[in-house]
Amino acid sequence: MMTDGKDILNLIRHTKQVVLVTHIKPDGDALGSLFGLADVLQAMDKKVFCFLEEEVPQLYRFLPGRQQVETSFAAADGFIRAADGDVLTIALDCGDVKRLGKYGSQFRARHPFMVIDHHRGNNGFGDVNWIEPHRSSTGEMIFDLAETLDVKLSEAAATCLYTAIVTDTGSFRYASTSSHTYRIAARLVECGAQPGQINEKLYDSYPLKRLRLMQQVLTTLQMFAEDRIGVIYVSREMLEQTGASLEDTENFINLPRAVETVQVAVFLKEGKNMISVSLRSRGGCDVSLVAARFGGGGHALASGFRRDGVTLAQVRSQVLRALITQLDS
Ligand SMILES: [Mn+2]
Repeated sequence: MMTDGKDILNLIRHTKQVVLVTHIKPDGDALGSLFGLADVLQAMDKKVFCFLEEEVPQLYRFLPGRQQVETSFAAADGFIRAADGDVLTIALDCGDVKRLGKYGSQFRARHPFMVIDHHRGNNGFGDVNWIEPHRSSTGEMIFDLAETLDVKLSEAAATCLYTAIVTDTGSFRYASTSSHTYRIAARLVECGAQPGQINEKLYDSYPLKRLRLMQQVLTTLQMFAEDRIGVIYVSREMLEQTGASLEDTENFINLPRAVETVQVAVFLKEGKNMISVSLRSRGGCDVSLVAARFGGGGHALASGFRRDGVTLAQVRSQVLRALITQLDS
């Protein structure tokens, strides 16, 4: 699974053009790693193409470097062709080629293709792979990469990587937060990252419609299996009523997860002809195994999947059955 570190460094050092991609529904770690690494590579005089299938979510628009995002696959393809073979594609924070989105297999068909990630289920889908499941975040790995490449981090890169780490560690609360994570955070602050400002953008700058939506979503709370499973959902109707979007539901799942008896929190989101399901575990249950049964993926503590052509009630009873089996196994 793990390629020799020297191969990774050589490939990065000796390639002039780099395409960066990440997972769909990008979170703080995906975007922070993407823009942070882009900045590092640009400091090495490389041309970088940052591809996202969708626009940067509102919550992360404060990140420096997000202006360079391109959402056109044709533009990415043009960049790759113009590079005339001197181009490296790097997938960041993505545990599975399917999670790269609708152009994932086309990006994957380019060589060399590098994977930098910390998802435990990652089977090493790159030509070269740097996968460390014990890491708190991909952002943490990008910091170490910059250090090994001897690139001094700019304030912009430090802001992006700090955001990656603070979001993926739940503000330094999860068990994946190591002493190394804290040391990196300290170094990022020395490089100009401002924790107060970043945290205010991430956690204290919500639009009112988000609170209105939360108000409705919380009324859907149901408890199962002796209060070990907490389930909430958001319907299309709630989104229409509040004017909010699915983007505004970020972190809602932490509300049922924080109940003392809860071992697994479930958040069902009703989309157009599909239901997406997020699962969060407190540690007693590997929810990635449950997500995998439904064709999804993720970590032991955080995973998810999507189902087409089913109702919310159908998915809920299916996932509950699978979770209760998993909890009692
Ligand atoms: Mn991550």
